[in-house]
Amino acid sequence: MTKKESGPDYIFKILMLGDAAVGKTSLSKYYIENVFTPDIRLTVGIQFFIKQEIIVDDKKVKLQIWDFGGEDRFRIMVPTLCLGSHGCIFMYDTTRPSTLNSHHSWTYIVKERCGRDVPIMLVGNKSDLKDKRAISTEHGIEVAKRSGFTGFSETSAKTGMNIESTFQAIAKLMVKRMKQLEEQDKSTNTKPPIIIGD
Ligand SMILES: Nc1nc2c(ncn2[C@@H]2O[C@H](COP(=O)(O)OP(=O)(O)O)[C@@H](O)[C@H]2O)c(=O)[nH]1
Ligand SMILES: [Mg+2]
Repeated sequence: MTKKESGPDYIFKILMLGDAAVGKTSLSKYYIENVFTPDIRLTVGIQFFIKQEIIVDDKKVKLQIWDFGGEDRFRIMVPTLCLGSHGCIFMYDTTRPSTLNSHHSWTYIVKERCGRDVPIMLVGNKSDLKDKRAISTEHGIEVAKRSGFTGFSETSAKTGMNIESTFQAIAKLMVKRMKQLEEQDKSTNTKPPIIIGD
């Protein structure tokens, strides 16, 4: 008889947010399938990607990546999507400044609906397009610090640069938060029952 594999310690829901065509689907796809598909179709509504298992601090973690189509008419869904999310990646295109400027409207909703302590990473994509770069790494980091993001990275869904490490980083932040919540839970649940009227 084969030993039964144990399931994940944590299952996390991560929301991919950001304007259309910044590379959310390409990045998610590369992370799961290790391929770049140049002629990917515009995401309508939501698409799901599952990363079966990664290891973070001795914990088995499964990731559900919710890739959200950035079109305006779907924005109304974002507050509902935030429910039950453990982390969020806000992505911009390093060649298009307007895609970074739009972060206020997205992150405001995330903080309101997911909770202020939910990790949210700022990720500048398309870093392979060096000649077209319009936002420096330094500026990205500054915006991340100023606007209350939990982390920052730059990626390329074409070359795969930094994709593993970005998801690993947000997974680590989510595990840390879960452990803190578990600790809080323990300390509030340790009071023994009181018998009244004995
Ligand atoms: N050069 C380059 N192109 C990218 C990168 N990521 C996405 N693209 C291209 O940008 C376009 C939009 O990508 P997509 O993943 O559909 O963006 P989404 O709307 O945010 O999901 C597609 O033509 C992709 O091939 C990247 O890192 N580098
Ligand atoms: Mg898409």
